[in-house]
Amino acid sequence: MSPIYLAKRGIRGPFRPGRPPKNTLFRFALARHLGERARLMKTRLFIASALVALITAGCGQKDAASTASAAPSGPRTIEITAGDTMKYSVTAIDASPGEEIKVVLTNNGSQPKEVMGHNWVLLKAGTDIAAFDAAALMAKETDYIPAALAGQILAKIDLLGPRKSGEVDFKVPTVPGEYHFLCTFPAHFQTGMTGVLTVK
Ligand SMILES: [Cu+2]
Repeated sequence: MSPIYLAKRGIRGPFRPGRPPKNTLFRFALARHLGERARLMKTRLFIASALVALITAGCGQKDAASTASAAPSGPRTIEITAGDTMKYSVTAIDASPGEEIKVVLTNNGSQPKEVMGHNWVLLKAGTDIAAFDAAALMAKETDYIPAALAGQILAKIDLLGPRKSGEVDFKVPTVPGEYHFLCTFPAHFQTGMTGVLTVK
């Protein structure tokens, strides 16, 4: 359209009055588009913040859990099992001088106590373990704990039958060294049912 034609029709400028000029329509479209984009961005931002909040909450819980498990809560527990194969599941325990320890022994075997009982006896440093075991063999009435040598015992869990558990809380010696433990049921020590608690 020539400017002369437009001037004849009383139209000023490139657009007819009373109707939004083309570029205004474009602006509306652009504004609407931008509005939608902004709404979309807002939604995305909301989802992102929600995700961040969730992740942060998850981390927070994990931190709380690890803090709880790290908090001191009584003696350190050492779980030992023994069954019909006459072996302790744990034969080496490392400990700090004077540390509080709880040993839990579980007999997960199936044979009767009279045939396959298990106990856990921790001896003082320097005790003759073979001599102690020999004396225990003669002490059936006291579940193979020789009364005469009771002074050589640091801690003990009494004889257990199948599917029975016993435990003992004790303070590890303050003197670094090796402290032997054994099962005093006849022949079990000789079969290898023994281990060492090392204080260092
Ligand atoms: Cu045993």
